[in-house]
Amino acid sequence: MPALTSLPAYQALAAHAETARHWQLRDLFAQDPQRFEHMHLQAAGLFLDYSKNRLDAETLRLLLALAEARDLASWRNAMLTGARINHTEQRAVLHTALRLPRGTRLEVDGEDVVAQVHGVLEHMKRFSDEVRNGAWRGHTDQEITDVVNIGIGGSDLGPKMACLALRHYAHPRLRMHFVSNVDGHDIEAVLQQLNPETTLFIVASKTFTTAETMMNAQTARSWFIQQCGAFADLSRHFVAVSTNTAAVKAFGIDPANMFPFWDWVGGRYSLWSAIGLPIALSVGFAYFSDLLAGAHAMDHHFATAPLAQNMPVLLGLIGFWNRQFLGCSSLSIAPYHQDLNRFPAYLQQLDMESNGKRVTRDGSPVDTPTCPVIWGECGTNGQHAYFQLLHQGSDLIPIDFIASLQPAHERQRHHTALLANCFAQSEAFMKGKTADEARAELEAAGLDAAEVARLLPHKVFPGNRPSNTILMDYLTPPALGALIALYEHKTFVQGVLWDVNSFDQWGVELGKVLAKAIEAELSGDAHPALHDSSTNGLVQLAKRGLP
Ligand code: G6Q
Repeated sequence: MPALTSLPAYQALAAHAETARHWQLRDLFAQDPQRFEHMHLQAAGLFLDYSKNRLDAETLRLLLALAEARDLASWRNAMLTGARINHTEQRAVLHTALRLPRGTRLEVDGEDVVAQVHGVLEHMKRFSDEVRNGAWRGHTDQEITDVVNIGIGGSDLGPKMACLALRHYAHPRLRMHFVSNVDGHDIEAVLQQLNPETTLFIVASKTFTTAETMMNAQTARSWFIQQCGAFADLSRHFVAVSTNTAAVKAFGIDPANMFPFWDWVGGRYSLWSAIGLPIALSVGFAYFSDLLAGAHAMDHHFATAPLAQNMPVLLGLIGFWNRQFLGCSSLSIAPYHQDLNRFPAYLQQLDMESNGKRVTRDGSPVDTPTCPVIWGECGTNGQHAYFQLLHQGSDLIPIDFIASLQPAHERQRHHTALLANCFAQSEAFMKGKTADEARAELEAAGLDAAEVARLLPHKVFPGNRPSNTILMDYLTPPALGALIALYEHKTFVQGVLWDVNSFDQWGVELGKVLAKAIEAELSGDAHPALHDSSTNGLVQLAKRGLP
């Protein structure tokens, strides 16, 4: 694949950017009073307003031409039909198959994966129904009250984010807990709240070898046996989600209580698989199916809508424009919905683990910056913290605002205030406040000329900050499904433009082996190795304490 910057389509964009980067959003809105009408899109129950971005119809035309030069439609079709596009691991990338309706067919290596998927969904349905209706009981014949998911990374972030987002649909008897960190404070804080006789542990690990998860699972198992006595009783209290049957068995979990998935499901794309079992337990299988259906509706849109009216494609192209040509090195995610509190953390993994890459698919260096840093926090809280930097700091940071038009509560005053803040912020980021406007305000407040001059520079807001606003009616399971799938496909689109493999994660694999040597040194099982002086010093401090 030719280097990105060598493509005529890229060069045309770079030439266009020479003038476009000086445009002011205020002017763009003044020039086209219908800008909002021209720059919004609706799909799968989501509404995207992208009019507050520093681009025009020509910019979009050029971006779409680049997408075509990069063969985006063919890559998309290759992913959706099970080609092994994760070439460094020789794997297909088929999270979209996890949400295909029953009865559709998709063959990988001669096997219909949709039938396999629905086989596991059936098992998830049976099991979640039984736990929820009280038929599944602990070894002392009591109903389950607490579910603890033990997993990390992709085996934690998705289910945790979705259970919180859908907490209004949750079963009233089931408290959901998530333990991920190897830090014992994490599991300790959860165990303290539990009665072993009414607790169900889900050990969620694709490989079933991840050190943190295995240590937490062993701790949970010892805790359970200590309290309840018998190994045999584990079968009512421990289930596994994994691709590794042998390791699950060796751990002591009955394979009948194992929910499998497949190597073509990447960790950060796995909440739709059995990794979503905590979601099905919490909200029930019917709502879990609705979540899948919402994602499938977005998949269908992504697969069939023309690129110019394709929401994930546009979101990807706009982000690419901001990153490549406006120099934005980060993207802030601002959900104006408290239940989407974990969504920025979820997107951090999705986007940064997928496109945090510096070589192209053939191993040559990418000749432009790649994935921006993704971060964020719920509005309005963020407004009282870091929004200052977004408004008046020296970096240009685009923002994705996400909100539901209707709340899941009846405190309408709160919701009106929330939405007012969301829209007011995007307006302020776009317009800023000119020196003339700031001066007029200061003079109207009765300040004398010297005071006005002194304060004026501090009261000016440059504005011209790009943002997207994504709206839904209510934060329902299908809306959440569509929202997650939107960002999955946006990530894919950008990976194609940069020509990186969005589906491997060698940096994560490195972390899985790095700590082993030092752990052995710390626990005294190995002689201290000769590290650098800082690492040696820290190891000594951990063994002997602070001087
Ligand atoms: C996700 C990553 C990573 C993975 C965790 C847990 O795409 O590969 O976050 O999900 O390292 O791995 P296991 O599920 O194998 O324990």
